[in-house]
Amino acid sequence: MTTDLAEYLRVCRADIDAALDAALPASPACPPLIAEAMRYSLMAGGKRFRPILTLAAGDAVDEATGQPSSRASILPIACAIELIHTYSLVHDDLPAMDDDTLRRGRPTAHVVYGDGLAILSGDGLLTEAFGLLARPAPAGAVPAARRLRAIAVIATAAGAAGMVGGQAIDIGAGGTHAADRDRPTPTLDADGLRAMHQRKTGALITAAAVSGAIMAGGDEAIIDAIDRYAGHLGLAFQIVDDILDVEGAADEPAGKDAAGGKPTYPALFGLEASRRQAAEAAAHARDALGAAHVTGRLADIGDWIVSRTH
Ligand code: GRG
Repeated sequence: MTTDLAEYLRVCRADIDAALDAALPASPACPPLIAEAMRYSLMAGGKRFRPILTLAAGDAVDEATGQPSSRASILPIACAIELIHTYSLVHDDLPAMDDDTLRRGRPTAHVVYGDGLAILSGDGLLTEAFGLLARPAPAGAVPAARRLRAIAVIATAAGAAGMVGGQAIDIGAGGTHAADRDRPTPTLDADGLRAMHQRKTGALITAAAVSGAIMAGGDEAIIDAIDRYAGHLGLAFQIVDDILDVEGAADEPAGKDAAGGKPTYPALFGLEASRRQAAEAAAHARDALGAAHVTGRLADIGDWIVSRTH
């Protein structure tokens, strides 16, 4: 990673972390225990990849339009995306789903707070996200129609047509608890695997980028280019995630997917072909930007995602 990109990511993360810290509900507005549980998972680190994508898409639109920075009005949208992402991780880690005990290098929320509070903390994070989306940013300059469009994009991506639907396919295809139901477990072929990931992880990644472009006032051509870019990027992200599960990510044990009999890219195609597919997806992402003359950090973010180690 170039020093330049590293510095860009560092500044984005600092902005996002400060805004998340300010956005979290606290006692006495809410009971201290739920505030603590929500903060525990949200402020445990994480790459902040999705909210960085939102900010970078906004920056790309700013460069294209020559407008002054739209960051203050886009930060709440970026934070909402990270709140939704964190809720999905908290719920995914529950014993009723993936039953994970470690996340972001720490014991998972249900290990620390119990299943009930972990479920509630996820519910709280999701609900807070839509509160954040609905409230005008302090900068206040973004027309309501733009914000409503971004909210609709994010809701569709997070809901049954997107992330929730993808998780349902995953459970049905051999995820936890599929086996204890009295029906056969379908296995996924390559197309089925891609379709599941497109919903489960790709949809929110795409919404992160597209909502940033919408909020910054991009025209339809740039929104469309960023949409196509993010579709390829989401695929690259997922393939790399599967590869890291085989090779061992910097912060997680290796082999959990294979041990759980989960369909993955390395299981279907092998490691070499999976690496090639990830690089191809990142190249397609870059091409989608190039074809529409979109400048800024988005292309470099694609390279970061493919070369990451966690
Ligand atoms: C519970 C509705 C519901 C959905 C869960 C996304 C998801 C759906 C579950 C996560 C399961 C998982 C580990 C999928 C692999 C891809 C992924 C989302 C990894 C975690 O995202 P990162 O790497 O995590 O961006 P950090 O911690 O860096 O934010």
